[in-house]
Amino acid sequence: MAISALQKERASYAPKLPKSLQGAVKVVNGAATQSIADQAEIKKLFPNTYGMPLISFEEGSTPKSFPALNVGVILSGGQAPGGHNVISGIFDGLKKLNPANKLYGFLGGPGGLVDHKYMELTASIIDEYRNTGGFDIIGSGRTKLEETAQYDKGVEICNKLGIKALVIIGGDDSNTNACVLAEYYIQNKTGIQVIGCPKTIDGDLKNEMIETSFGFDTACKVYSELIGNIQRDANSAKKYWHFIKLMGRSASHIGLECVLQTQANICIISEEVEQKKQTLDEVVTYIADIVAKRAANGENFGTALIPEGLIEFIPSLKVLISELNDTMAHNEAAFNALGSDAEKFKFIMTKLSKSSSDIFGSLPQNIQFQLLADRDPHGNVQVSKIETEKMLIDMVAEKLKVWKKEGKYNGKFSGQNHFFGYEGRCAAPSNFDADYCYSLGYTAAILIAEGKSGYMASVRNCKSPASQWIAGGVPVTMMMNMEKRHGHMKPVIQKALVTLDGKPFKFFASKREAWAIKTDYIYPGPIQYFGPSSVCDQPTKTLLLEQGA
Ligand code: FBP
Repeated sequence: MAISALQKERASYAPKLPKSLQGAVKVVNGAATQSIADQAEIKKLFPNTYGMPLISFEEGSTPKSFPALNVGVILSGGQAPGGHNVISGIFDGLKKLNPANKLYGFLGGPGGLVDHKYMELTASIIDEYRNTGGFDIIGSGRTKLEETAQYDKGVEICNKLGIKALVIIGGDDSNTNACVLAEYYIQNKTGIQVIGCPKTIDGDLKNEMIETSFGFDTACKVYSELIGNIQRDANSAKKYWHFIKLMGRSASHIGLECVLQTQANICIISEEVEQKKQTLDEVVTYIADIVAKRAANGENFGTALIPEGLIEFIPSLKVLISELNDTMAHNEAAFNALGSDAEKFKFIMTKLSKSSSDIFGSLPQNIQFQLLADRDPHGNVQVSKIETEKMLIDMVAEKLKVWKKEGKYNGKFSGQNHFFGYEGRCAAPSNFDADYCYSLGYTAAILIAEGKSGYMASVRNCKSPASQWIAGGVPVTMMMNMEKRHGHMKPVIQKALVTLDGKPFKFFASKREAWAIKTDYIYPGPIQYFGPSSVCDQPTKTLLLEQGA
């Protein structure tokens, strides 16, 4: 396989491990835990995995010996930089514990476990993928492990391969399901342990014990580089407003981190829009107002960051989308039998409430059709396919026309649209993600050797150098609460949205007026893999602000 010069050099990068993982490891059991809410219900649903203690690793003096065991690993959901390093961390951790240990990868995500598609991950395969981006070593998928029949298929293949533990690398939903699986496997005395690892570029799987999900660091650095480049172009040509939609299915962490890194003129935070119950027109007016103020200073250019999930946070559009989802689900056959988008639009309009049909009718036609497009496997709109950034450009342009007629605006507005998402999901992991992921994988291997199940690998104190990171395990039930999902109350890991009283948002809020009007851009440049630690090993601004560094 041909590889780039960078890949070649990067293959020999030795990820940094916390001190506690560098030699013999001592396992320290902490206090018993409880779920963040709904303790009685969650305890009842997870009789075996509820209340387990926090675990931390310390430097030990005597290496322990462990019997050989086989482990299976699964990548679940969207790609995130560093997945290959989690797997190499598991592999190296297992081999250090006992060279006879074996690692199997299930292919194409959780579906591989159910369909019995797998491969053994040998040293030569692992070496090809060290410090590379992507999930292509075994592939990923979005099949949900939710049915006992799927769990039983898992037992079949684990028994066949002698697998005693599974590591599920995924986001909040995949880790919730990993915990359900752990509980089921204990209840049914299968002897199979399940450990989770926190993955998602969206950054919304985090809490007191999980400081960040892997991939967020690299993805935000890639997007910030691109935003910085665009800002320099905008400031050179002085003729375009760039509207940049940034991934993040629901939370706006990516947008927030990118504005902190680049000081873009505008960054909409969905969580704020929802809390202030803003209408689409209010969002448009906010943007147009900044465009007009900059124009008054002779600056007919700028950058606006738009979170991918915005439309689902504008209360009236949220109601509309939920009505659309329900109508399309309940009339699936009739809806799918309709030929053209125009027919589908007409059909839907007859089913919506008055307020939703008014809003739907007022949206640009391309957005109407995008809102009627295929749902994801859970019946939700695929927000990455809704061109919110284009819609906002059109709506801002319309508003400015009106303001021009009224004499309130006298500038030129020319919009360029961008969507950054897939560009960052498979980037070569930054040093932070390479180290963090490798440490997570290594931690998972030790948790397995110690016989733990229903835990998520955790690496904390990430604002400090890697040698001072604290590795261990957190019971997944500790992160859970009960939420309504598809009409039923379910135990789920609480999703971490941007909190408006959190330090990263507050810092942004204190600066945004100045950043909007002044041209005070930061150009972060590309991720650096070699060079001074102050450049190469910096975590995200979000993490530093949150951890009070
Ligand atoms: P995960 O939550 O599975 O990590 O995926 C996140 C994400 O990248 C979102 O930001 C985006 O909305 C979605 O995946 C896109 O999904 P797909 O890869 O199926 O197009």
